Amino acid sequence: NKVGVLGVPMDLGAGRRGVDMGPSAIRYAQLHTALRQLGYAVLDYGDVEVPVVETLSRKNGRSPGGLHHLQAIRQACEETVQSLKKMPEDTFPIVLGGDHSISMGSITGASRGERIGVIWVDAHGDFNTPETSPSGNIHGMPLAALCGFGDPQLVNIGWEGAKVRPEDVVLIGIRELDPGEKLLLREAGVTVYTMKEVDQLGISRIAAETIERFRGLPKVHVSLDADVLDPTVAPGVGTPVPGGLSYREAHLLMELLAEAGIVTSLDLVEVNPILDQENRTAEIMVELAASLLGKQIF
Ligand code: DIR
Ligand code: MN
Ligand code: MN
Ligand code: MN
Repeated sequence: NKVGVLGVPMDLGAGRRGVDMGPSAIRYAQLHTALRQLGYAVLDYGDVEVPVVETLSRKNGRSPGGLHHLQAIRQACEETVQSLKKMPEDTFPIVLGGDHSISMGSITGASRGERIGVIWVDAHGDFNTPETSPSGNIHGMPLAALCGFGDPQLVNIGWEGAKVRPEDVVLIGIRELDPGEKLLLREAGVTVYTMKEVDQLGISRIAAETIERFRGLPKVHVSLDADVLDPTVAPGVGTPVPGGLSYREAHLLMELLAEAGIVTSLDLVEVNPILDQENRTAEIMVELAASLLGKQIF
C-alpha cells in the first residue's frame, strides 16, 4: 500500500502562466495527509526540473506546424519517465502537474512498457497534432502523441513509437474539440464520452462501461484535468469551459473506479493557483485522488 508522489511544475505547454505552481498547491492542500489517513505509505520523490520560461528563447518561433517549447517539454517528460522508473513496482504513482503535456512522461513511465488503458478525464480531447492545433500549445496534444500521432519528438518520448492503443483510451467529460482533432479522434477509433453522454447515460453507466473495457489490462491510468469539472466547482484552471462535471459526478466516477480496483496510476493536472479561489481547485483534486484511492463515505 504505497503511493509515490512526483511533481512536474510545467507551464510551457499551456497558453497561460501559473500551472507550474500546481504541484505546490496540491501538496499544500494536504494530499499526503489525505492518503496517509487511508492507510497508504506516501513517499514524495520531489519535482522534475522544468526550465523557467523566461530563460527560454521566445516561443521557439511558432510557424504553421510549429510547437511552443518543444525541446524543454520533451526533456522534462524524459526526466519524468526516468523518475517513475525509480519507484518500486508495488508503488502507485501520482504525478502532479503542471499542464497536461506532462502526461506524455507520466503515462509512458507508469506503463513500464506494458499495455496500459487510459481514462482521460478532461473538458478537452488533447488529441491535436501540429497540423490540427490552432494554438501550437503542446498541452492540447499529449494524448495524440501517446497514441503515435504528431511530432516524432513527442511520440518517441521514453522509447520509440506509440505507448497507448487508441482502443485502450476512454475520454470522459469532453465539451470542446478543435475541428481537426475531432476528425482524428474518429479516425483513430477512440471512445469519447462527451458531456452529452454524461447527461444522457449518467456517470455510473460510463464508469461501468469503462471498467468493463479495461478489466484484465495490466495497467490502467487515470489522467485527471481539473478543467473537466464545472468552472463553478473548480475555478482555478487556465481554459475553463462551461457545463462540466458536477462535484458529485466527479467523485462518483472516482468511487466506482476505486471499487473496481483496476487503476494503477494517476495524474492531477492543470491546477492554476493564480486563477483559483483560496486553493479550492487543488483541494478538490486532493479529494478526488482520495476517492480514487478508496476513500468511502460509509
Ligand atoms: C485547445 C485547448 N484544444 C488547444 N486545449 C486545452 O490549444 O489545443 N487542453 N486547453 O487542455
Ligand atoms: Mn487536458
Ligand atoms: Mn482540459
Ligand atoms: Mn488544458
